[in-house]
Amino acid sequence: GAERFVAGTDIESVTRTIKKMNQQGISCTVDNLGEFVFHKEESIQAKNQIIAMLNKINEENLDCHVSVKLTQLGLDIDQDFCIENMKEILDVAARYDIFINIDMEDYIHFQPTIDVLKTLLKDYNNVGTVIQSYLRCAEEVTDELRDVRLRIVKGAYKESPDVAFQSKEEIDRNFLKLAKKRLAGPAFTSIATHDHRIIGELKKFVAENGIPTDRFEFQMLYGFRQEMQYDLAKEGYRMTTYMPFGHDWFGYYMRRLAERPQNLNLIFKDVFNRKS
Ligand code: FMN
Repeated sequence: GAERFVAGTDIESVTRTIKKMNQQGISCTVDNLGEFVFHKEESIQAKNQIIAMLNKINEENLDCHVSVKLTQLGLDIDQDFCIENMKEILDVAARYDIFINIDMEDYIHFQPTIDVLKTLLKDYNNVGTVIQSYLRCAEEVTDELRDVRLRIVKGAYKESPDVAFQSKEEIDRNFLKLAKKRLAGPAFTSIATHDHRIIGELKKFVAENGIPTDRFEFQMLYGFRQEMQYDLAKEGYRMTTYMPFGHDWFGYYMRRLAERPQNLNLIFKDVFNRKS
């Protein structure tokens, strides 16, 4: 039944971990990871669990926002249904002043995701999305969404050379170009990478250009380069940890983390590329 998905031990245990991170000066973004969704009922359960998490964030006064995936909320089933689910989530989040990030999935879902976001932006300002620097169209979309809060990532899916850069060099160069453009622009930016070369260059860029540290944050996956996360927070940068939860995902994640660090690559696959 639906109870299984809502406010179970999973939310309790992820809450304890968020509190620990908050005590270290690190903010969190939680991602409700469910199964692949084929039926409306499953999307409704996912939506309910996200709302339960929002209630928890508010009750416990956690420094935490929420990341969602639109395919989990019914994007492949019916776009209007997906928008309705998002509106319910955004209504609750807006009441608590919590930001909702729409994660970017594979290229098939790119335009539908942007379309849903633009619809939502007519009524909400507590929503944003992710730009993947491997996409050839990334700069155009970044310009279009100049006033919207965005996360910059490299991109986690295998995409065709028609739509995506394939070489690390091009992807990294585009990442830096987009991140710098955002940092010089008006809206808040999340720089989500574990790449210390990119982080180092952007630290230099913000220092040289006098960009205030409240205009951006670094984001990394929970358990990944933990020392660098603490160090960045101690140096006075905003640091946010990305944490999966939901449907026993948290337990699964923690077990994999405990087993061996190499599993982090598998975790990445699970979080961002569940179909492979
Ligand atoms: N990849 C995506 O394709 N879509 C996302 O929404 C997305 N969100 C991410 C959020 C965080 C906090 C991090 C750390 C990564 C995210 N990624 C996402 C994965 C990156 O695209 C990339 O595969 C991963 O970070 C490995 O590259 P790195 O060496 O730059 O860290």
